[in-house]
Amino acid sequence: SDRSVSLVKWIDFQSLGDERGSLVAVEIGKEKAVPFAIRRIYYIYRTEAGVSRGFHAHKALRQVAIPVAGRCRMVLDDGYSREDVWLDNPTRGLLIDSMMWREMHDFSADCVLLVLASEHYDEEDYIRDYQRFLAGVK
Ligand code: T46
Repeated sequence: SDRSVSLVKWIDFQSLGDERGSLVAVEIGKEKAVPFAIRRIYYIYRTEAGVSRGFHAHKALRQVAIPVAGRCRMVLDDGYSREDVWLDNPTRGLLIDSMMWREMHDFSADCVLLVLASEHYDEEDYIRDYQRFLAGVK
């Protein structure tokens, strides 16, 4: 794989706003849309000030994270490099591939992070130990 390619892969949704306000539609299976069948949806909200979340990777799960309100900072790490990105645009989702370490920091009080997931919840799919994650990618 080409390690100079950015870990940060955005999915830009069409904003269907008009004078009444904004609307985004998420469609599956179209070009430039969510690249997997969605089996689960969850959202993270009312995160307490100063709290960080994540600190794990997934063996198989792929996800798209959309900050439908507020902002947070996402750290992605593929075991070779680390990138830091603000999620602050509700028309833009971040594709988080499998075998990618992720951390979430600096949640705004109003942040609602919507996550579209390719699989049902499975604790067996989590790698919660960073050294074990590194051993898995190298
Ligand atoms: C991820 C990041 C971005 C469930 O029972 N079902 C679920 O679908 C989820 C997502 C979680 N849970 C349980 C497991 C824990 O007891 O809810 C509790 C909190 O989950 P966790 O500590 O894994 O939350 P985060 O914010 O650290 O991670 C979550 C996702 O779990 C993870 O897949 O990529 O958001």
